Amino acid sequence: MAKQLQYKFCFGPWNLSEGQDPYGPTTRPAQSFDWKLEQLKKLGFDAMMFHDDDAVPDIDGKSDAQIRKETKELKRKLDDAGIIAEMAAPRLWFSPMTIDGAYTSNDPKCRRYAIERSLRSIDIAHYLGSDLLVLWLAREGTYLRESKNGRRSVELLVEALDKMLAHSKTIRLAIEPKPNEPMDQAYIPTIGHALAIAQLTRDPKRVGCLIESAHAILAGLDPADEIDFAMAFGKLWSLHLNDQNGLKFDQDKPFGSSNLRVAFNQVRALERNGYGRKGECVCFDVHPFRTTKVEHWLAHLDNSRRTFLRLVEKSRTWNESRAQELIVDRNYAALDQMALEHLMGK
Ligand code: XUL
Ligand code: MN
Repeated sequence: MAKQLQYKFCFGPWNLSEGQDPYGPTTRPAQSFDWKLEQLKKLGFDAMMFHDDDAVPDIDGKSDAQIRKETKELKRKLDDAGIIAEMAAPRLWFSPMTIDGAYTSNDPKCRRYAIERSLRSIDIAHYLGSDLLVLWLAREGTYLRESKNGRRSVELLVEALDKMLAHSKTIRLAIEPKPNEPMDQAYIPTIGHALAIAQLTRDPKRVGCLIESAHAILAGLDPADEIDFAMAFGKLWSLHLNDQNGLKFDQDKPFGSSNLRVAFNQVRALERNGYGRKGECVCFDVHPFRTTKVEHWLAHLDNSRRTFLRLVEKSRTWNESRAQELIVDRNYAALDQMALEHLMGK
């Protein structure tokens, strides 16, 4: 059944980025949202993911009525293009109100702002026809541990999640863990943390997760194991495939670019668990290299999907019975070589 599965592919407007990094300005001119949507369509992707302010620019200055109007216009545009809105996500790391964190800020006014903005994002998700709110908890952590009380922070996170669950009976919250960057230490660094905190909320079955390959690697984990773990709970509701070369800044490289074997094992984990059967999308949270020229601006997305599909083929042609023989014989040296030769091909 999983073998017949056709995957649905997705990316966000931020994945057509302009090349700025902390040390230098953009290297490609800004493009409009309409241009990005056109490129997504041209590439044959199925869905787009949205931060709240990707959907409604300058959201903080706008009324609920205005947000509703703009989001409905966007939904019409997506419908006309035949593109699904996969999720909405509150961007809780830009505003002056989230300097010290959002839900775990030490300032109650800032915490209120973060929750209100999250509730607005839930409305946006619903207007866009999605029941998924993605929470990358960017600044929920510390630069120095003495600045916050870790136990209290867990309680504040649960309080915020509970308010979101109470705001909508149908919204599902997908926590996207990341162990560091921008913070030194984040409170929800792994899938285990995300699924554990779900249990403390008023409706654990509506709190799940999103795995990003690079974030798992930054936590020193194998993203394939994170996938298996989340899917054992039936809680992998979205996915940001990309790649990462070791423990350094978040690189968002094309899928498989640094470690093809780690990518292969992620695809195997998705295949064996039937990811996508309930309509989940394969999203690529990849960025063009800063050096990328305008004429090659879409390559990282197209390449990530090409690699993914080749690895689906590799996964479906993996000689499982031969692998089982080697496993029974505890001949892991041969199993290791079998994996390498399978990936290298004839
Ligand atoms: C940050 C990251 C974000 C989220 C969406 O590292 O991955 O793009 O995926 O908010
Ligand atoms: Mn991501």
